[in-house]
Amino acid sequence: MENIILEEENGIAKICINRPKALNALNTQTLKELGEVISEISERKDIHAVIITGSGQKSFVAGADITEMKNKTAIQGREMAILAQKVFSNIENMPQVVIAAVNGYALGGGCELSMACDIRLASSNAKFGQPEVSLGIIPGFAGTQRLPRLVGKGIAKELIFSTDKIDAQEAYRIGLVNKVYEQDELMQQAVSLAKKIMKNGIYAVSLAKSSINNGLNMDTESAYAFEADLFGLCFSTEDQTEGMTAFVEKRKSSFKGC
Ligand code: DAK
Repeated sequence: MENIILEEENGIAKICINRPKALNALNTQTLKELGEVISEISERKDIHAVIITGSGQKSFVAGADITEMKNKTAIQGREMAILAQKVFSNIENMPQVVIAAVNGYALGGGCELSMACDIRLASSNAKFGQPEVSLGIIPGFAGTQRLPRLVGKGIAKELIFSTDKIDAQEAYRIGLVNKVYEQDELMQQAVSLAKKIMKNGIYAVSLAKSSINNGLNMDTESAYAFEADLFGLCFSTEDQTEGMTAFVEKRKSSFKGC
């Protein structure tokens, strides 16, 4: 791959967007490669958590590649949107937990990429923003949908309409990021969170993710029914037997992820 570095370690896949010359901006090639890596990892039973980050110390992803996008026709714009929507939805719906380690600028499509992840950890130098309307477009990788769901309608509208860039502390205050760390600690903290999550029944974590993601798109009654179905499904797993038996036997559980 030209623009993606994939590393694997103890059941954790680290995906690094690697176009430092353009502050890791997403061009079509990078989106395609990201899509391929995501599809491959989604199928892997030996990978239980994914961390997405950007290369270097300045930028997570500085948005879609403006130089490439500038001369697109309407049809090409539509093709790019279809590709990106598919990649971002696939990230959101991966069976594994996905952590964004936001190590610098997360602007436009970069902020949207982080929002497609389950959890966002940011370095103290990170900057978030949706500058699209300053370019004469609107956020098109579901930023108008995911941002208000994370921070509320009023703050999302202010950020999108004003194009203000906010720092990591402000992103933390409004609930856009879960935690803020110094840059040199960020990856280690992301790995440590992934490991903490992986100590639990990983199949249950995956079902909880599905229940949250899908339930939020349903009416309340349907969401409760969906949760009840997934709750029931847990009782078909060895992890449920092990987790409850370990509690009763006053010992630590030893999950197998099945
Ligand atoms: N695209 C292409 N190149 C970029 C880039 C980007 N988004 N961001 C930075 N670069 C390049 C710069 O052009 C520069 O390249 P050279 O001139 O060295 O060749 C290099 O990265 C370093 O950038 P700067 O020299 O500008 O660095 P500074 O530290 O001065 O500034 C900055 C950093 C991040 C504040 C600045 O680079 C900046 O404002 N970048 C643009 C940020 C931005 O507006 N991002 C949002 C892009 S719009 C779609 C759906 C969604 C989208 C698109 C399509 N469809 C439905 C089809 C999404 C749109 C967006 O994300």
